[in-house]
Amino acid sequence: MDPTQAFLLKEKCIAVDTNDKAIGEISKEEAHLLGPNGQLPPLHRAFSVFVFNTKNELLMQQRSEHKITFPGYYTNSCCSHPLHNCSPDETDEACHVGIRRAARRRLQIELGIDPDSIELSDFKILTRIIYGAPSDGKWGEHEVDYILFLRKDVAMKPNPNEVSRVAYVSLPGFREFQDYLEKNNIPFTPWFRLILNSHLKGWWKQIDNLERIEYDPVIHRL
Ligand code: DMA
Ligand code: MN
Repeated sequence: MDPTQAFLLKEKCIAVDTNDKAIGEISKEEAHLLGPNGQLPPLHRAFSVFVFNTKNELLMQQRSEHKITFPGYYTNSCCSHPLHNCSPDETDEACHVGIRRAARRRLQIELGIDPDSIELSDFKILTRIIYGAPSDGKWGEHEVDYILFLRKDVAMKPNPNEVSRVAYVSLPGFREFQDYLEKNNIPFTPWFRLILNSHLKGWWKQIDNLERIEYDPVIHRL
């Protein structure tokens, strides 16, 4: 196992119930290990950021081969977990500030985006989804996942331990991108596929008027 990714298994994630009520802390390792009969791991809080440039192209990332879950899969711009014991506090639920802080922290770690170039209020929080999926026989995901949009031209320097490639893709060009990945046997992560097959294109079409979309408090089971 990659030593950097192995060390990150000690991170303290936020365990939640199916209503996204925080119920304690859980290590990243424990939160991603399948049960003895392949049962999904304990539910925990997560976020998925979708970065768009001002040409309205979506930044996609291919996860590095070092990732413990879903290595080499293509996915949205940045995904991770808000943590316990972080300063500033990522468990703070007021105006979703904890999720916003975690998203800005991870955009720097994964993509090398300067946190000073992003205001917490730049993130548009759309809704939450709940889903679970195995990655291999040992690891998997089971999350309440906040969906965040960020429309901004950002300078980046992807971290090769986290990300192997990035690509900006337009909405009209998405089908061609998908065909290219299929031909090359590169899968999408399960959460990205679920969001793509449900809400993504509807939101993407409204990207110039994001302020008009209201936060949807329903937790969508995908
Ligand atoms: C976890 O992503 C979050 C979602 C929405 C799947 P991840 O495996 O990329 O987390 P991390 O980057 O912290 O390893
Ligand atoms: Mn997770």
